[in-house]
Amino acid sequence: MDAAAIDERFEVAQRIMRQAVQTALEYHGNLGRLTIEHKGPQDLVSEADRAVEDVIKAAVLGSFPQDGFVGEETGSTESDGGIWIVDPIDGTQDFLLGLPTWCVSIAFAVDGSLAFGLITNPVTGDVYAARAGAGATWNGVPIHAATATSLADGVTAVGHSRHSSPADLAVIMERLTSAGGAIRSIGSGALMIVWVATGQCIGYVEMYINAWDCLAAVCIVNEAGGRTNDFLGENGPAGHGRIIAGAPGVFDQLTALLP
Ligand code: LIP
Repeated sequence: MDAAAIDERFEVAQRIMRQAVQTALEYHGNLGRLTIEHKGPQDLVSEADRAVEDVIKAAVLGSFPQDGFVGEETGSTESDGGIWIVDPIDGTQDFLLGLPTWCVSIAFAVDGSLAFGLITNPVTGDVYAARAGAGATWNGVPIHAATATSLADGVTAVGHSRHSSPADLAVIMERLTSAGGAIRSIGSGALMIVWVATGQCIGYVEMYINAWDCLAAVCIVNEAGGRTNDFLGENGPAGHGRIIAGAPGVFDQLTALLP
């Protein structure tokens, strides 16, 4: 796929994102009326997640029927060309609690590389975007990862879900606090990873995260001059695995936090 075809998709993704955000906000304003299902302990899905994914999927495949699509709620369709990787609502639990810490995440990959990433927090209106090779922006302004050289230099966000063990989380917390680090955590891995791109956090680690939760943010971090593990290469567009994202000066220290 040539650069012009990717640019076209990046443009369309921004339009689709605006539609998705509008749909998500309509549901967020009527939480009492939502039907909620449990996918597992502490793992929720609501009609809002499905409706937002339907909006995105219909628009993507309506414009680019030959593209592949991986969505958290509707599974995946493969393609030899590019593939869209979408989380309609990352931070579903926070969304359902009425918290402002959730987002819509759209990534696009071609030939095993991330081509762009787009994340919007509908509540705050913050838009984070990156096109491979063209840098990363927050509300249109270029962003850069922090210049930290020690975990004691800033705040590290830590993700955890029912898929990773309490013992592993305890090891990470112990190592991080022993190194003088400060810890933050919310329900959206995508937002916490993107805070590495803005320099607000110096790192993010999680033992188990899904590709749709993190790939847009991974693209944004790398374009902001941060470092991540090669999540797409290690796990594919529909897989799961550990994620490490950080300011370049602390990336190795972040990696050493994980058991
Ligand atoms: C969530 C992630 C979170 C991770 C959870 C879950 P969801 O996404 O953002 O970081 O720990 O396992 O995947 O389910 O809210 O889209």
